[in-house]
Amino acid sequence: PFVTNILAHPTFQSGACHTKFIDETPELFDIDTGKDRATKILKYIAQIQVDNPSAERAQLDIPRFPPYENTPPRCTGLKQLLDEKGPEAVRDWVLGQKKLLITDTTMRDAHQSLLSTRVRTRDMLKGAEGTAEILNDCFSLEMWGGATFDVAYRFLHESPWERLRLLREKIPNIPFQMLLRGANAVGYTNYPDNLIRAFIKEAAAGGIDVFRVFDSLNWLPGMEVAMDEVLRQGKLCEAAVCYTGDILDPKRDKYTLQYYVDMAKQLEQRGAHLLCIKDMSGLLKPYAARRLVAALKQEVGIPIHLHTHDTSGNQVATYLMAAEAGVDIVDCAIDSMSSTTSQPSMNAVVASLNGQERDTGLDSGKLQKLSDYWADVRLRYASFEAGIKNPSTDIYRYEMPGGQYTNLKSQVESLGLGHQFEDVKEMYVQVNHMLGDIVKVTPSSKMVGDLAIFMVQNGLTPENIVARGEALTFPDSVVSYFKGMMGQPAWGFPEDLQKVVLKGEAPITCRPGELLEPIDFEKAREEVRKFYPNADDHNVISWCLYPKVVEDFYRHRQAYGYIMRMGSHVFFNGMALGETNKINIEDGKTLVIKYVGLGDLNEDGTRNVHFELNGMRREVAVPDQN
Ligand code: 3PY
Ligand code: ZN
Repeated sequence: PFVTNILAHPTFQSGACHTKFIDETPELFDIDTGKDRATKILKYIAQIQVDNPSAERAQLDIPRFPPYENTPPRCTGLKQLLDEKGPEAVRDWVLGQKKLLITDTTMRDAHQSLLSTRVRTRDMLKGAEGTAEILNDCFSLEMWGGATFDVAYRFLHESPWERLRLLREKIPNIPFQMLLRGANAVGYTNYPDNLIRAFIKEAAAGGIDVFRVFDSLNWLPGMEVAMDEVLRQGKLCEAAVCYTGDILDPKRDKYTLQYYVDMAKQLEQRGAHLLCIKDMSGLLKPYAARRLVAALKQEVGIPIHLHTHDTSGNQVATYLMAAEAGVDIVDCAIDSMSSTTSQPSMNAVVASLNGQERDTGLDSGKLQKLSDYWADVRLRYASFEAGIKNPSTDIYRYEMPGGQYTNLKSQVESLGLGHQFEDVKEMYVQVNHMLGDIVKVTPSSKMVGDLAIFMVQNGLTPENIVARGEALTFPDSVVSYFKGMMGQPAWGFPEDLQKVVLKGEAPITCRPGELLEPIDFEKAREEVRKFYPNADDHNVISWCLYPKVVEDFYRHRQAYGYIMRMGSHVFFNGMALGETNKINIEDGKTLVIKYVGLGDLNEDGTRNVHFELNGMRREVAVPDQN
């Protein structure tokens, strides 16, 4: 069956495969008999039915994005300039543009900030041909990295490497961009240098063209290795300055205009092709943007790429001011996936510059079509909506990144502290003051959130924490921060609190990567092969980043099979009584499944669930925990 799978695969048949094809196509290893495979899929659906028997079932699959279906992929875009002429040519091309360039964040930050990062590869792929066509003139698509990497494995049971490969096949013309957390890669802790390098090498080979590298404390040594490796791979190195505070507020004397200009110059000196102003919490107000961008355009020679979140509702104005001051590229999300904690609306920015000096050149009518597609997708993810319905200028006080602002509530609720959510938010502000006003972005922002929750839980205040903290074990992220494992904050640690948290352990002041043992990849491969015999380089790297998550992912696949092609309405919500669905399990093979109902509870605690599979009655039994 393995050979048959290879021979039947369209990539193989088209002759377009290279030697890595077998390694990178895990579905080839799905060599169960057809019956086994169907049983696994039925078990997956059955478990959803049993776990939540009274859930509302959506009964709707997402329609394809019809106008562009079967359009042959176009291969003439900025991606081709990068591949043919290299990153410096792209940098110079950007500097030569009069138009305001756009990065579309819909497939990464937008859903990370609105829908708990849950959008599945299948739904991205259905709109991919349309995206390639309509956004051909964009600077890039941010579609990888940040939280999407671990969430893909953890909650969507799919491989982010496969997402990259499949999107690349359908969108060959637009540069792909990822968010890389410097020495924390796509995780929440520092990793050994050789793992950071291996990850970047594979991401570059897999199709990432623009690496946005940042450090969660704006600490340059934390960005060094990642930047160096991106440059080595011949890709675009976009180094980020994380923006916090307010440069126009004279009372905020730490994060001043000079602070940002100094950091930008250092990043340019270290070889960055592009400079990102990473306004992860949406704090850069319009007039501050004009001032900051104007200063940076004076002081650095590389293009400026502005990123923000529209939590306050002010950020289309911020982009217009930045455009007037000469910003080169801005991050937007398609209309129906934009605003509030997500990026500003692309459609709004395009419409407001139409006919003006910095006209983006994008077509509003076509953007509307793409927006309609995503509006439809978004409906299937309604249960992941954070429920933020309006802009909130309160964000200027909380200084919380977009993704965290939407996630903190569920984190607090899951700990049974829902009624104290307002207290936690207030504590977040106080913790920031207590730590000396630090940059807050993953993972430092998560640490501030964890500490705020911990203080509310334990009745601690900034006044009593040093005295009462002696007897308490602080959350891991807080210990890691005070130990120096997230890097060094610009104005140091509060020493009395550091002593209490570390309980006698000495903090480090060097780059954590200098102390961490390099990964022995051969040994790691042997470990992974214990549960996944065909593990390739991608699997091994992912396992080194997240051992438990990746092991669980393979165990899930063994139990339920390859479910990436199941419609999202079924994947998340199961099926309504009497509903019939076609479920594609591989190219050319589709199961017709009808849900017939729940059956009896068995003595072993399992419950029978009835289906019709391709017209024949089938019953599977799954554990019933209710
Ligand atoms: C991430 O690190 O995931 C972010 O989006 C930070 O802004
Ligand atoms: Zn962001």
